[in-house]
Amino acid sequence: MPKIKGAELITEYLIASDIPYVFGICGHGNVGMLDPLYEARDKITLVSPRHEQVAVHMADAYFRVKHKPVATLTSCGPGSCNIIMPLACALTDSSAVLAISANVPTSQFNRSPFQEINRHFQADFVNIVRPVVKRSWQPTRVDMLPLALRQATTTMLSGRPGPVNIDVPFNVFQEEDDVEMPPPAPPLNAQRSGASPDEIAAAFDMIAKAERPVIFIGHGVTLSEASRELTEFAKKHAIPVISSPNGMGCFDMTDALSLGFIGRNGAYQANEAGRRADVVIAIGARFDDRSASSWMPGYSWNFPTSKLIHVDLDPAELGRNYPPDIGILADARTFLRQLLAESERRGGKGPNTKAWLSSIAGWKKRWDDFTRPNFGVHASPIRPERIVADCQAVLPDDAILACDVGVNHNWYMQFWNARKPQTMLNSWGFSGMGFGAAGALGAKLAAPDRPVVAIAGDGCFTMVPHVLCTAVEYNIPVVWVIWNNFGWVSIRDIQLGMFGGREHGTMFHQGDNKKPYNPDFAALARSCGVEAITVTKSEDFKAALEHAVKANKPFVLDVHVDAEVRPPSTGAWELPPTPYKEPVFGERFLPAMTPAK
Ligand SMILES: Cc1ncc(C[n+]2csc(CCOP(=O)(O)OP(=O)(O)O)c2C)c(N)n1
Ligand SMILES: [Mg+2]
Repeated sequence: MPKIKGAELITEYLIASDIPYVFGICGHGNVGMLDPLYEARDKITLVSPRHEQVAVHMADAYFRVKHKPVATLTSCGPGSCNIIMPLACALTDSSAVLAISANVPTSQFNRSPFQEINRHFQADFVNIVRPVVKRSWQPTRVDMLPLALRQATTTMLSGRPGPVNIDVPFNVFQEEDDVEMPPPAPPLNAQRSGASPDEIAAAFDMIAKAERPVIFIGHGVTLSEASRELTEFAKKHAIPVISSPNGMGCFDMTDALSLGFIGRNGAYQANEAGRRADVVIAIGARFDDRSASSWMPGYSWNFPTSKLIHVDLDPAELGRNYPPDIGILADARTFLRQLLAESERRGGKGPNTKAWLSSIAGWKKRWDDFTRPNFGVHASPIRPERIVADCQAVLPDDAILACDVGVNHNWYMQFWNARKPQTMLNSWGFSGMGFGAAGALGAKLAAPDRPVVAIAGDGCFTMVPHVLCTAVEYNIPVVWVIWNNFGWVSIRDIQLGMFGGREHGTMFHQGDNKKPYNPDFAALARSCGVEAITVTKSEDFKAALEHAVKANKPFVLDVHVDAEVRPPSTGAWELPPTPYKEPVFGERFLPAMTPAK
């Protein structure tokens, strides 16, 4: 191969890997990379948002929608330090991002040049980024790039996907060498591990004998693209399905067998079923505190009284929180196909869940009777349920929701019915504020023909308001629903519940008389060139959303929501050592809160 510059090699490798975008922000450290990207601009598009955090959230969301990665590009020092939080979001939710960062020239290592971190080691970004990526590489010569590129892209997509970092010193972009172009990495799910025949037989035996089985799915099912197999198995044996946030949509949540989410902000029937189940089949799900009522027995789950079949391709997840009765290290889709084959082999005989489903139908009815009346209520400020219901009514099944963090998200966790995989994006593991508002841009680039709606609290949105500039500059028609309750209300509610009812630093105020304050979001949007509507009455929201989606341009809806209506608690959440109290700030749902024996 003729001599090639390091930055050209990276560019060509990205193109050969079918990576259509680089989301990145310039700096003196990476100008050498921008130049070949200019040359290749008809094959790979540079999108330059106004904050590095946004670039990585965009890449993360792009991957979640498309299951294909894109790259980010940041400069040395501060620009790259800005990507730590969104990389943590990607890592904790198993989302692949190729984060290319720049560093100072190798000849200046250890001399404390501009923007070098070197207190403990030269050009030390790799140690800054280390806890939030699957792995980091720092090739210090052009001839080290091919291996680093191949290993990094392979690592991010193999096994449990996640972000990786290649940290490139300034001179390595510029220098030339006659290196071979490495082959592109295998795509996501290129290798699928399965269970052993004995494990499948044992799992099926346990399921077939169950009287009260439930399936609990997580992001592993989404990533494995196992929706069809999951649906077939659940329906064939009439086993109800509980969905954790990033598994939502793999099983149609409007189906009678869908119980919704579990935990404090889950649905009543899911907690009732979870804690009473005799066999739980957890697939690609990890029993985090929020989906397990902080592991307090008898609220959401009841292990070891319930038997657990736990399937995951990451051994670290098997037994992390609950030791499984049968732990299976396997890809979700392969496991489900194996179970289906086993079921076939045994003549389709599975568990008899008739009585179980009738109990579940009773819990479902109770939940619906309790919650549904509020869905029809018109009010100003608007009741939260109304917004969820109207989004559900307006948006098509393949629309993508990019959710941000906060009490607004809790409402969607509890009441949103995702109908298709990869349509409900949540920053679940790390809950990084800005994920939804920024990620929506990446989601839209991944699915340009489908509506993409960000649901972002006023707090989250004001962390990344410059997403509006990026939407205009690159004409990315995202709709932002700003859930405006004039505060960090999720945290305010914890404060009120746990600390004697005093609010401090959790609402947005102006002046001594504590007048609620927020910018005029519609005016802010218009100043950026984005159309906007302020919605203060629930009667107006539906039409406004319809209009915004139809407009097919960047659009902000500033929606004033009642901060005093709280989601009902149906499970629990504990923050030790604060003594756990039965929910006091939710609209308490009676009388099922006592743990099942
Ligand atoms: C970057 C970041 N900072 C702080 C937090 C802690 N936090 C979680 S939710 C929340 C408030 C969110 O406020 P808003 O977006 O207005 O949503 P609301 O709860 O009011 O619906 C905060 C500060 C976080 N998760 N991420
Ligand atoms: Mg808020």
